[in-house]
Amino acid sequence: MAILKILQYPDKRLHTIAVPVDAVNNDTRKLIRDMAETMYAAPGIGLAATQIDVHERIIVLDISETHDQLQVLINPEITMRNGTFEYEEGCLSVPGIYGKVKRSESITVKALNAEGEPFTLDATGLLAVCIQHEMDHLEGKVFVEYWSKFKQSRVLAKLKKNQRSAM
Ligand code: QAP
Ligand code: CO
Repeated sequence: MAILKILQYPDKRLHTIAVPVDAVNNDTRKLIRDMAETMYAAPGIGLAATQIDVHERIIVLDISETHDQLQVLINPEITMRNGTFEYEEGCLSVPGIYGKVKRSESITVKALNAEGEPFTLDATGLLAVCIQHEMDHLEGKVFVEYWSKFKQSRVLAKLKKNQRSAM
């Protein structure tokens, strides 16, 4: 297993659109294990392959308090949405920045598991937010990009400042 480097906003590679996984095999499963290890080490509750510079449609998440409920979604597709919900989001690619984004409150997602088998999942609240946040990464979108240009410029300034003080 390996802890992978997480791309940091505003890295342009975060804007890459990921391609579907065409066969779930041992390489996919090794990548998933490394993604999970990277997410748990951070620690975070969700990670998309885009964030580790692999542009395939794979996300891992674990919103449990015990950090033992790993969920893997390969080629996820939202088939139903209901309601709206706002949650204070963060992102491993945008450290130290938190803020609200308007999302669907409940979703139905169709995806493949680590064995390549299809399943559907009904998600609400934090789980639904987390899946939508991670699926955005697969489309090259970072949560701060929902905000105004003014707010985004403050995010960039803060990230630069934090980077300086981390050196
Ligand atoms: C996405 O985010 C998410 O700024 C996952 O300094 C977050 O795991 C979806 C993290 C909230 C929905 C709600 C962020 C860790 C982790 C930071 C994360 C940081 C350290 C973020
Ligand atoms: Co993120």
